[in-house]
Amino acid sequence: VTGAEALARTAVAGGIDMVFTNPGTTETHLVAAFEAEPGVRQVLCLFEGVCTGAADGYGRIAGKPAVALMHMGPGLANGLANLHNARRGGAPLVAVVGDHARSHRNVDAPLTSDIASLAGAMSDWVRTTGAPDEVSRDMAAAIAVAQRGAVATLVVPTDCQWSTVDAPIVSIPPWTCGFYEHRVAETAEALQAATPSRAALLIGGRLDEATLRAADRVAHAVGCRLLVDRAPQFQVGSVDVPAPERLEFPSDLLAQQLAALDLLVLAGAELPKAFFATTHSPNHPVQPDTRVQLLAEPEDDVLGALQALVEVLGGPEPDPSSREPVTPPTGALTRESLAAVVGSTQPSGALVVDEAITSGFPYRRLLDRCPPHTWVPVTGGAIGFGLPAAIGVALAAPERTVLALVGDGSAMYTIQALWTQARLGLEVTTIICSNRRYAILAGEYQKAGFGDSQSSAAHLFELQRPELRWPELSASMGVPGTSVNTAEGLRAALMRALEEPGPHLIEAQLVP
Ligand SMILES: Cc1ncc(C[n+]2csc(CCOP(=O)(O)OP(=O)(O)O)c2C)c(N)n1
Ligand SMILES: [Mg+2]
Repeated sequence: VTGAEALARTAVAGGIDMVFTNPGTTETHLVAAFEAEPGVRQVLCLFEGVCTGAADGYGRIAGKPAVALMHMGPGLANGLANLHNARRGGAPLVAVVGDHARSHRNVDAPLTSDIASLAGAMSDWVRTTGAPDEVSRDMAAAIAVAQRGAVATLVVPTDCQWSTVDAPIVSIPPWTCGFYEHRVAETAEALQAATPSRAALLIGGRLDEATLRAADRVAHAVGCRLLVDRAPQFQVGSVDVPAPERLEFPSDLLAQQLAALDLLVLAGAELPKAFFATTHSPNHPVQPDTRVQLLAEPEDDVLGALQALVEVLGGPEPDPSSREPVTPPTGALTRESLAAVVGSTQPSGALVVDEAITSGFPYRRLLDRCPPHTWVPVTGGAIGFGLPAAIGVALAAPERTVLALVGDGSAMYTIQALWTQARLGLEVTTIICSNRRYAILAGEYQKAGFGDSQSSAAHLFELQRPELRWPELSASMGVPGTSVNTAEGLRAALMRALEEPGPHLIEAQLVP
């Protein structure tokens, strides 16, 4: 076999079945090798940020890595922002990047660059294959790293792809994780000793129903608060699934939220930190005298650790409680009515990708009153995630409907993801939250003391001149699009989109 074939076979042996790619000349052999593997699907994305965002979404929902296959330094550079999101969220992802043949490196040909340096900034692990016989071993190592919830980038020179290799294919078994018993015992002791109202359990990562219920039982057993990460990999929600208090986004509110804690237990979540520095709030919102107790790290078996903790703490199963479902509103389309329309119309089992930025605030408060769904937020703060991620989550769960709530500014970063959605006929409905501006930045600008939206820099935060014509933009890439400006209109358009097969786009024109 060639090195490229060895890489593709190693991928299959390691459980990989999806490749999101925008290839170039140095990936030709890899593309051919993946295509020859019946168990692998290659998906063409028209920008590398779509490849990496789709691979992030796929990895979160499939629970195993996809490959993002990109062209040399420039291709990887285009994909970095969403690679960053994947890394910050702990999503499993293998990036494969072709490079010049080893003999061609010193030629300093036009596409030559320091790929490993670029990759290092936004990967947990980087390797450049040194010889054809090392391709399979290196790919297996990349998969092993990625499976734990990490971004692994492998750079493969073309001569390592086209040369014949003798080394055997290395097979990586699926990752099985565990947890530390001693941390369970320490956590139980700490929780039992703490004043309940001054203790909290913070959860994050992959928040399926079992994990939320186990965490809720712990909180009930000792009477402590239950907190959840601002942006977990995903979080299941419905009227009867526990809905923990979410960490605040504004740095000052976050500090207030965590101020009165003697004990903070971490289960699959990182230590909370301020999103941005401000002049008046701490960078580290957890007080220095708060005891931080680690129950399980994100790559551990968080559910197993929580269940073990429930065993130790005992206590009855919390009474089943159910909240009022959202009801559909009428009238003007505000971000509140948008939230209520979506929350009352989304089908049971939907995957909801959330890059709605400021337009999503009310919807995020309604998640615990929506039909059963999985919420998939941006994890690393880099926009351009939503439309690509919708491709990945749709391919990871083809039987489920995908809704993508995306800010108009964010959508323009990776709008060409629509073309891939159309080509694959994915069941994705994108709702563009059209406030015709970068609302969050206009707000930050004002908060920083540079005046209101009438000030000189206002043109940098508005998207009206010229106006973005979403239905036309969408139709040009094969996705039927429509614009609505009332709550009733949005509900009708959403119901139509959900009935018809294939992807749709709805521009929700919000009142100014
Ligand atoms: C890759 C990247 N570039 C720039 C930013 C800065 N940024 C944060 S939000 C935002 C605008 C978001 O606009 P939109 O999606 O319309 O949401 P809105 O603020 O209107 O709610 C920008 C440019 C970022 N977070 N990531
Ligand atoms: Mg906007």
